[in-house]
Amino acid sequence: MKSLFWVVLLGAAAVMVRGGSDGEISFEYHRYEEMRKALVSVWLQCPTISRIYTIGESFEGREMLVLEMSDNPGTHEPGEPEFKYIANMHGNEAVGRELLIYLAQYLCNQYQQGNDTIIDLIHSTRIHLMPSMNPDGFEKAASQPGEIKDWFVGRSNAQGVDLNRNFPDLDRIVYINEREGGANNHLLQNMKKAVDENSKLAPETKAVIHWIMDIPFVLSANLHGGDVVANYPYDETRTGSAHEYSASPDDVMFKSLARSYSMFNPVMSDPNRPACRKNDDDSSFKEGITNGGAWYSVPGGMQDFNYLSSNCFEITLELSCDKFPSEDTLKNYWDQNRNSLVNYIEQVHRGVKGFVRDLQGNPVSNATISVEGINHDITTAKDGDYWRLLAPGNYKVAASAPGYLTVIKKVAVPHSPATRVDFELESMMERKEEEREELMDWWKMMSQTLNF
Ligand code: GEM
Ligand code: ZN
Repeated sequence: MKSLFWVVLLGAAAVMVRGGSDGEISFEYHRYEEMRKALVSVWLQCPTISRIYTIGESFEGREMLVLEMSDNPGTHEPGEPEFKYIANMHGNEAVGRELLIYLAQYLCNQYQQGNDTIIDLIHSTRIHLMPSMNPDGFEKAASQPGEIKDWFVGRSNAQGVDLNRNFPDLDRIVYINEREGGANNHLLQNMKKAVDENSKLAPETKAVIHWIMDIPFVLSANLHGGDVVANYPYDETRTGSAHEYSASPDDVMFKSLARSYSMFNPVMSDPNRPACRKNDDDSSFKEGITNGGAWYSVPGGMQDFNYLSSNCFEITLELSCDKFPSEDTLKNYWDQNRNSLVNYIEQVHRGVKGFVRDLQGNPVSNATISVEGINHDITTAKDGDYWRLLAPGNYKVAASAPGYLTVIKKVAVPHSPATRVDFELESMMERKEEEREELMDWWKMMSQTLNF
């Protein structure tokens, strides 16, 4: 009995030591089982700052794995923003998938080696990395023989659904609401049941929709391949035309977010970079960024769905001209993207953040945070905490909730870090009670003065 105990313990220790000495990243492709093992070894190497979980299963039953990195894995800490990277939603776009595996290994290694930037980032942010949203498509693409892969094989899920056309088309709704009045965000509210019952939604899409609804994500990027650019909302044009600049209410901030990625990627930001293919129209690309609609209209995409259904701002990163490049180029892609990947996570600490509470100090969840001049509202999370990404400037920010009096504050926002602004909301009941008491006091005073 005793010896078995030691065998188990030594076995576990050997795994830990091997994890620790495997500090170097190996720049290889990871098939499904290899990806799972790579994520598990990050977890074994950095168990206090990581966790593995799954958000559901693909059509063929593969797990949709997420590696979380945080100083408190598994819990939302009040006031700490949540960030996600999703890659490989097109199964044949392999670079992003590998970069997220390397990023997990890098964050764990750097944390252990005492890199202050990475330690601060992990202590102040809950980071979720999903290397593959379409594990079935990847297996199909990767199992083609030879180095050169077909441009389309494995793009869709195993049912033949293009996951980046499969999300509820909330752009159409918001474009109507812009004209006729109506909500400017959280457009899926009260439609959760309809999502679950909708047979057109792929299992991968449903799992991601639930994930977006359940966690108060603030910022995200969706990693693709086939071109080199940082693409920002809206993806779908207002008029339905094939190419048309389609600004969202947060156009200024989205440009800044996209630029924060492209500027650290020497290939993406190179003004003289030739188009990926001779006949490509990349005339909308400037400084390595593009508006989605200006490039080409995409209805039912994941990026705009994030923005219009939740508090999460998402951009789409195109990382390589080749969708499935040869293995010996993977280290190059890591070198080109490493600083961008880290810098983009840091953007989650911009704008205005804080808590909304009542006069007794209780959190007010689901309160609305609105910014004058920007027609896109954010809501508070369970603990009354909120994050409102904003470009530098002076703003009027309002917090409101049913049954409470609205509070408006003037805020100066620098580039970073986020300005802390808390709101205390007085309930209308309390205000009425106060007014009644004031009136009674007045009557008492009058009657004493007039002596009746
Ligand atoms: C794209 S998504 C990125 C571009 N978005 C717009 N609006 N042009 C897609 O899904 O077609 C490209 C890709 O597959 O990587
Ligand atoms: Zn893609």
